[in-house]
Amino acid sequence: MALERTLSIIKPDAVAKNVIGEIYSRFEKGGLKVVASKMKHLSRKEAEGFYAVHRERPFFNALVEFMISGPVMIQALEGENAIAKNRELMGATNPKDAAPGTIRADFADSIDANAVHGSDAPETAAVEIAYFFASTEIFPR
Ligand code: IDP
Repeated sequence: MALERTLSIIKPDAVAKNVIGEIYSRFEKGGLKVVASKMKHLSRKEAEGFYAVHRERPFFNALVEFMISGPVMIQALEGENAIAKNRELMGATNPKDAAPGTIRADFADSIDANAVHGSDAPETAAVEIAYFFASTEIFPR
């Protein structure tokens, strides 16, 4: 077991549905601590930079438009195997494939509007956390 951090984003659809607290509760019940948090309305440049790895994908423009359509809630989560644990809590990218009881099964409407983001590996987690948080904004305990 490894103590890890991961970057989580509650996307505009879930913020609009007023389920920030429900999703935070799942993180906490799943053994993850919120160690940094901020609400933000991403600029186009920020969203494009965040999803730069998907730049060549056909859904890139739609993804950026969606991510800037309203405010998001951004958090760093810490816990044992936090990266895999968060992805387990999130469920599959397409909510149609997401296991019952996962965040996406319960709150996502489509593969585009799929409620949450979570880092997929330690390297991307470190880059993504640093994209949004200075070290002075992270509070491990
Ligand atoms: P993940 O968020 O589960 O890690 P990724 O493959 O990294 O999934 O894709 C990033 C985001 O891009 C997804 O969460 C989803 O919002 C969007 N996305 C991925 N694949 C598609 C697609 O085939 N059509 C539309 N949007 C997609």
